[in-house]
Amino acid sequence: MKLQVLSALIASAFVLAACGEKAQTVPPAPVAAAASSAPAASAPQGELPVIDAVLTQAPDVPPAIDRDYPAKVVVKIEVVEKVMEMADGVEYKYWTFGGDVPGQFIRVREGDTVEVQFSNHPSSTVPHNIDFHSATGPGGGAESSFTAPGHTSTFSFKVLNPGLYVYHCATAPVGMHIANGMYGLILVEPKEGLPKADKEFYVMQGDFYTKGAYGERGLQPFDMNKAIKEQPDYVVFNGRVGSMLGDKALKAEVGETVRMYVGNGGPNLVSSFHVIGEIFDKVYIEGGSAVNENIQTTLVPAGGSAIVEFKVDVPGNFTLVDHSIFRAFNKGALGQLKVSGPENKEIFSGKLSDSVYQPEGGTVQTVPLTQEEQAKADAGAAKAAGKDDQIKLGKAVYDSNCMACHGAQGQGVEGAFPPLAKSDYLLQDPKRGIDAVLKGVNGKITVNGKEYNSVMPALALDDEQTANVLTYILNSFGNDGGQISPADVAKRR
Ligand code: HEC
Ligand SMILES: [Cu+2]
Repeated sequence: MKLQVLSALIASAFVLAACGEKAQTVPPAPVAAAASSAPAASAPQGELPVIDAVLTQAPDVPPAIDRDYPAKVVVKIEVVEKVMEMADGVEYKYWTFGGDVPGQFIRVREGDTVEVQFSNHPSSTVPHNIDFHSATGPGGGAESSFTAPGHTSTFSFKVLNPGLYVYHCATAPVGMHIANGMYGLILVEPKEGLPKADKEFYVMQGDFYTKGAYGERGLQPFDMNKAIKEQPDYVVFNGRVGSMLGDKALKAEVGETVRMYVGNGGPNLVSSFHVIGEIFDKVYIEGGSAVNENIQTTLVPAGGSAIVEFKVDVPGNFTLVDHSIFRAFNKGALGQLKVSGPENKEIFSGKLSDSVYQPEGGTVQTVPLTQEEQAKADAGAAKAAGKDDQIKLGKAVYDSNCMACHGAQGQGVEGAFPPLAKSDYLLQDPKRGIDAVLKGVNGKITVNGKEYNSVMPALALDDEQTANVLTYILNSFGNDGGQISPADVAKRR
């Protein structure tokens, strides 16, 4: 519902004349929201005790609420546009709530009234506002908080529903403000509070779109086209690559209960949040009241959240990832939880032994040999006596290593596996066959006038086997002969 209000707001922004006391502060496009006509009149909650919110930057979380009565909680937010590091040597001009990405964590109690004092720093280049997903009212406050550079707006809302909620900027172009880092989390504790956790952390994912590719150095401008295509260069936790790695890793002790307040600012991607080596004992699904148990990976929608809890039973490094795994290892969505304390070998043994593993073709012997057998074994596998012998032995190699893809008659599968029967590619230069088996084949190749652009894996065959299978192929499937020797293979290995 809020979204509809928001888009209506954006759509009408260009025809609506701003009115009310903010009229003179509202600059022209690209501004979206119109000023509220209602003056910040008499708030009805005059008798509530007034408390200044404790705000924290990620990964810290404000202390649990110890009140059992509602209050008016004053939240002061300052928007600052500033250049910070996205990765080593890579800079980006972030738009921030409170000077960091994500914005500060806000913690209130169900039934509280949140008074937001929203300031936009005079150095800002554009107006900003804030949409609280925890608010019930038009735009989640977007309209009421719309603020030009060098101004402060105040509005309040009552938190009716407990849960973990995203807040974000909703000034047009909304996607761009979010892509620049304008999001954060507000936790509305249920009246009865949350169960105690030993450690609490604030983790928020976001995707970023830069002119340069991942890791390209220098100050990187925002790339609108990549954002529209939803092809981020960076997918990160807490605003930058490495925000929770090395010295900055999260820390806990064996036996502690860890709770993570996980948000996803987006603007585009849904997160498959996972902690490698842990199982979430509890997940407050989508940050709401329903609790699921024993979860490996939980979805965190763009503009949504989840609360995950787990007890840490053994020491070690536990890695936080978006399990859409290229994002983790190639775009930055990696964090670390370092757990210290005594080992528990029953729960996790660690490596107990390391022995050589040799799949097919190895020399693993399980049955003791007689002298005669041993002598035979030492002499190695039977060597082909001549070309006919090679063809015979080669067929066996073919049937168990090549046939699955290239077919019993070497006919291949059009569009997927090229033929070995009368293959001009192979027959023009049979040494290509050696390379194919030893190194694999990938990239575009043309066989008998048809293009193939697929991958053949390298196969673990020895020189004998390779020579034999290729000799078999050259003398089968209607091909007109030829011979490859183990020495030919050895030369190209
Ligand atoms: C997993 C499937 C697979 C297996 C198994 C496989 N190949 Fe291939 N092979 C391919 C694919 C796919 C290509 C084409 C690669 C490309 O498009 O770049 C290819 C290409 C080739 C080529 C060059 C193209 C042609 O048709 O002349 C030769 C030669 C070849 N394979 C031989 C072999 C031999 C010999 C074996 C067994 C020892 C084997 N392949 C096993 C998938 C396979
Ligand atoms: Cu903004």
